[in-house]
Amino acid sequence: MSKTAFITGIAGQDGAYLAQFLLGKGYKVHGLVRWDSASEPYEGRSRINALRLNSQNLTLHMGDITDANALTALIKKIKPNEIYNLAALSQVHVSFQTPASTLDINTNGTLNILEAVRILGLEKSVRIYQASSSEMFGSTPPPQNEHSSMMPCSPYGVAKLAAYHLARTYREAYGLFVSNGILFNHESPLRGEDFVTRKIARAVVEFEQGRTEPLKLGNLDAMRDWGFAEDFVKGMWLMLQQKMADDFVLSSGEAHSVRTFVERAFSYIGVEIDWQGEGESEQGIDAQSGRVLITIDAQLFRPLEVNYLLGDASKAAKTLGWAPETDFETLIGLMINEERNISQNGSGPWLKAG
Ligand code: F7E
Repeated sequence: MSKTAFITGIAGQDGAYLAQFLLGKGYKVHGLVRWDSASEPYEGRSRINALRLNSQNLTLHMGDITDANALTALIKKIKPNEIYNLAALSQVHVSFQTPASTLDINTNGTLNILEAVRILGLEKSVRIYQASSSEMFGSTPPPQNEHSSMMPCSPYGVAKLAAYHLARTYREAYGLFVSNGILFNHESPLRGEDFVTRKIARAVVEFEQGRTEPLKLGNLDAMRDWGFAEDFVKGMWLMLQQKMADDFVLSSGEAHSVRTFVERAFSYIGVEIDWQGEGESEQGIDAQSGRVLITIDAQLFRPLEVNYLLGDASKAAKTLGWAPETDFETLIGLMINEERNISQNGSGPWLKAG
């Protein structure tokens, strides 16, 4: 009999890739999508559409992770074998502007899932994946693994850390099968346009096509461990196929600065960046033409920054047999190529059919 999965946040980058992965494994997939009055219902379908996930095994439900009663009723109706809690306010910088709703969505939303499963008495029949984040490590020095201390530096990180502890508590107190995936940054052409990698990839292609206005960026020296989202969703699934629930770091194991990402992305289109000036006056110049391509916008700095994330995913490698398959250079290349396709045709050929 085929398994049933329920994905909150199915309209996001990870939700869309996970849905594609699970449909490929023969799952019936149910997804939670928020109402958006500003656009067609299920506006978030755009990523689902990009992946051409129009399988009859896919059902979308309108709802919201913060609506506990409706969520409980939905879980009762769907009777999932696996729940993937990916719904979140995921932009760290936005969480400084909307701290209360960040806690409501990222912490209370998680609590709503855990409570629903407990209240419905589904402890023994449902497995839960909780999307935890490397942002929980915050200022803890690299490399970070499951034993590193957690010192979050944003309302987002605090909210995710509280949700992580709720998951652990429900696992120990009530015997729920709930695993935390502590994922380091993971990117793709489906990444939202306000995350730095997608913002850079898009700008590089625009420059290739004649853009003249410089790209504004914030902190160029933050170090991040960037992997490919499609590799990471397989790790989420593997966590729920184990005998015991547990917590796992998933990461690429390589850290690069935002500056390096910029340099490699431009070098992909044959442009060498020459950095001139310092601090807010620093500029990235096209070494050949002298044209200004990058400027610094102080507004894009965060009130508090996570300086250095570098994951150690050796536990996931040993226990789950998981390893990232896409390296940094390949990731940049595929994001730029897809951006070219998107600018020409609206989407690209490498996005597989579901
Ligand atoms: O920033 C710097 C910025 O917004 C990366 C989320 O998925 O990963 C993600 O969080 C770095 C930061 O991602 C700009 O200051 C410079 O140091 O792409 P980001 P993030 O904050 O690391 C973790 C693991 C999550 O869980 C989150 O949900 O880039 N940066 N200039 C910039 N960042 C942005 N967004 N825009 C800039 O112009």
